Amino acid sequence: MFEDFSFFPEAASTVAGRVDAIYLFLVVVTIFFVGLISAALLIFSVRYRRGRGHAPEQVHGSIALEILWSAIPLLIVLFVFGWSAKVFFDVRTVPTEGMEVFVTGKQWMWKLQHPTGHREINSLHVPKGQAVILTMTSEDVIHDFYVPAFRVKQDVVPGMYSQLWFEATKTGTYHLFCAEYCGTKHSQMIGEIVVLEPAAYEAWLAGNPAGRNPVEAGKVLFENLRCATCHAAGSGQRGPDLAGRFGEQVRMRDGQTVIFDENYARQSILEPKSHIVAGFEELMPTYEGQVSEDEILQLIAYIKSLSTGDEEPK
Ligand code: HEC
Ligand SMILES: [Cu+2]
Repeated sequence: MFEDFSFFPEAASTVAGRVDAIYLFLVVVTIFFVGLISAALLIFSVRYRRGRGHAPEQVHGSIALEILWSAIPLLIVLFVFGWSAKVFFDVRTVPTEGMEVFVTGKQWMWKLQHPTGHREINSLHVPKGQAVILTMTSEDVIHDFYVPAFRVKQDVVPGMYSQLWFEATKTGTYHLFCAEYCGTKHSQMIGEIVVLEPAAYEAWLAGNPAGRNPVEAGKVLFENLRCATCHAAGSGQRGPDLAGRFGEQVRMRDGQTVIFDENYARQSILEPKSHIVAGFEELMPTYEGQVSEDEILQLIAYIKSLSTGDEEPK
């Protein structure tokens, strides 16, 4: 009956063991003190019972005792704080290299785009032993991408991008949950992460139809939406040259500087008036309502590729 019982969900990512170790430590410390206090309670109530017990001696405060039982919990708590902060930062710091997957949540499904152009709904195939970086947004309300076996969880918020990464260490199929109540069918907003050996992943890619990859799709959009009329390479254009800009600082007309990242690019496309680049006019029209979240991600993938050299600027 209990053969499948386990205190922890399956551990299938590089960080899972480290997260579990903290939990285990907390459980052990808690059990230890519960035991200690219960034992003291029992012993004292028998030893100092009324009647034939030892007569208790009255104690009116003890500085040494006060310091001791403040210092010990403080040290334990500080130790747990330092330890979990280290793990937290490692879990939250997205590596620079990895397979980039775009995630769009909506009531009530997960849409995923691979860098190869493969698209999936409510399932994501990934290779074992490789960092997978998710750039996520929502088309409607707040959702939350949660994979218990990887010990990772991140809110997916409309109007901005949040990132999450993991590296799977074991092949298998793992649950994907939405962990933020998002409406009537929230409980059905579930899916699976399928971890495959790298060769099996390649075979999976080969065996499934791929659309345009996000960079190519973004390039086509860039032409069709006429972005290129203002943002073609070379100086003297109406808009800034976008090549080689991703990750750099941008100087605004009001003197502010902003990092050219996914969120900045997104805002430039939807609310161009919110930031005006130094040396340029307020010419750019908003594309609000004309492009879907998936398309904005593709435009950004294309703009990004102009900086990483994945594709030569035109
Ligand atoms: C009518 C000309 C025009 C069109 C069309 C246009 N833009 Fe722009 N864009 C500009 C100008 C001018 C700026 C600089 C002023 C500003 O920040 O609004 C700019 C700024 C930007 C920035 C910020 C660049 C930086 O240097 O920091 C991005 C990103 C951007 N545009 C992307 C796009 C995309 C994607 C499209 C097509 C969907 C597009 N633009 C269409 C004129 C245009
Ligand atoms: Cu949801």
